[in-house]
Amino acid sequence: MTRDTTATDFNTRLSAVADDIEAMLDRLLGTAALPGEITRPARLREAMRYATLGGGKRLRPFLLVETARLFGLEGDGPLRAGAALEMIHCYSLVHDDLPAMDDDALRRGRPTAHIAFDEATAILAGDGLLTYAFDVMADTPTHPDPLVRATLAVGLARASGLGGMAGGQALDLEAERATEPHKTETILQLQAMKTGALLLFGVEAGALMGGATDQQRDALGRYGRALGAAFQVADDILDTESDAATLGKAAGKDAGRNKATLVSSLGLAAAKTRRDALAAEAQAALDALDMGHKTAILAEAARFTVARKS
Ligand code: GRG
Repeated sequence: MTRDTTATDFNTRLSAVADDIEAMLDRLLGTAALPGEITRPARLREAMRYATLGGGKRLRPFLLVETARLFGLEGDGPLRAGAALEMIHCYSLVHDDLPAMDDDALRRGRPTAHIAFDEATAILAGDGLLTYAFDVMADTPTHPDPLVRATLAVGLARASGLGGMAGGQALDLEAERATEPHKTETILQLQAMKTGALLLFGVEAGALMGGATDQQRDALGRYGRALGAAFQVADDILDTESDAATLGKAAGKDAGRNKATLVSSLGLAAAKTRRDALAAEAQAALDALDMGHKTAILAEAARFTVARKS
């Protein structure tokens, strides 16, 4: 196992990528209309900026940027793709927080978008971010090869739509209304869709943009799937063990809402065992890549995912 990247190196790098993503989002959400746009209404643009800027760990773009960097690709291309992925994530948070869904007042330590603005503006900000993500992903500066850009756009759609995040959210809401105990298999599938798919896409997109071989893409896919699953079980554990001040969002909501979580299905101790086994699986997938110290930052990302406090 390669362990020459420390947690401090990782945090420095995570924060550097977060700054670059923040700057890219700021640039993409500027006032000037793009060719084909007519004008950018101020209040909607402000709500889209509120939802995306000034918060968040930026873990999904980090995975994309660092996986591309593994293959020597840096610069605006991966940052644009990472910003597009973060737009999808932020739209999902805005819509998830709405009264019709989780009805939350706190996100990233601040009032949720529908409280800071109003419900209609929050819905439209989510819609605007969802569509703009595909604009950014498919536009020329993201990658010189049009086939890569088209594959990225299709991959993002599959990860975030009916058979991905949105589908997972629908299953999650259905599970809340279930009268029978949730089956572990059902929870695993729901979580792979709702949360895992976007994290996995970050890794897959970086590998595609960087020109990884099929074998490398397989190993990275295994890594991304394990990391995505570990992220969600860690989230389930944080909901039971942490508090709103640390999380920057409401805590302890899962139990009261009959949420389908691995803590409710397996119990806390077994959920922790599963989380740690998934982190080990992510490490094993990286070891199989056999790229030496180059994958140390991704290994640290998996450790961070399970050890995070928010
Ligand atoms: C509304 C289509 C639609 C989907 C919503 C992502 C999601 C699906 C719901 C969010 C609810 C939630 C808290 C899920 C748990 C996992 C998760 C996505 C946590 C938030 O992600 P982080 O920790 O957040 O990466 P930051 O703020 O750091 O970006």
